Amino acid sequence: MIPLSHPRYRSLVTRERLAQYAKEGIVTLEGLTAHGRGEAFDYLLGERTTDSAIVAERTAAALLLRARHPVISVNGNTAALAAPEIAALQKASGALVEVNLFHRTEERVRLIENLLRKAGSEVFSGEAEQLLPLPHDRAWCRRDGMYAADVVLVPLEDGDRCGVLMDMGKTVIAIDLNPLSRTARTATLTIVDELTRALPRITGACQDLSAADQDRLIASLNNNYLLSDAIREMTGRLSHALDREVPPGHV
Ligand code: PTJ
Repeated sequence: MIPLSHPRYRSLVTRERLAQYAKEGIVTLEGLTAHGRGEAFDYLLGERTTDSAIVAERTAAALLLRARHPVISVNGNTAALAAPEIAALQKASGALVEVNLFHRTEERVRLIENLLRKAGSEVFSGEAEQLLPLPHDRAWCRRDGMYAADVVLVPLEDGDRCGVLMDMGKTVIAIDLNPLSRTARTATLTIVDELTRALPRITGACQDLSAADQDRLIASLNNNYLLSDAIREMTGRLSHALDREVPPGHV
């Protein structure tokens, strides 16, 4: 029997929840495969937050606090996994929360916005336009929201939007367990950590970073180092994987 506090028990509960949200149309079938990819990378990390991820999370807080117009971009998986954590981060950082989807329908936008509102976010909605130079539905955003943002937090997304946002002069913060994804490698700052572990740490840092801490973190930001360290953590664990006991049971 897996203890209730064990990460693997939590991951089973999370799978159930995502399956339910997929039935309701909040998460897509592609989103379920995205979750599986994340689980595999999290397994390689040891389902824990590394020291370099903690630095990345504190740096993310500094960037959000210093932003003129920060926006948290939310897709189906992010809303399903972490709606309350998004609301808490919005309160601590003052960022706008805006839905941006790859598999976009008006119905999904409405469902996801409702889920976020129920969890306590003030969602920035209204007329979306195809404003980003992208050949797919992530192009749709709001002129006074993501389009005007100087800092955009992009959780759980692999693709070309990050590069486009960077080309528009924005600072992009990614949360992605895969340090090799396009988004992870293109972003200004990548947090290689699981979404529901990362968000509360960013929120906590928004509440306690001094101005001097913020300056220091932003000045020493080195994304290549953060990605390399995540890869070092994964390969280090893999090379000693057989030294450890078999983890407690699968159900
Ligand atoms: O809701 P939509 O329509 O916008 O669809 C969202 C998709 C599924 C298109 C979007 O999430 C996506 O781009 O999926 P990908 O291409 O699989 O990329 C998701 C990335 O997030 C992968 O690199 C995963 O490793 C990573 N990931 C998955 N789950 C987590 C995660 N990173 C952090 N925490 C997680 N829980």
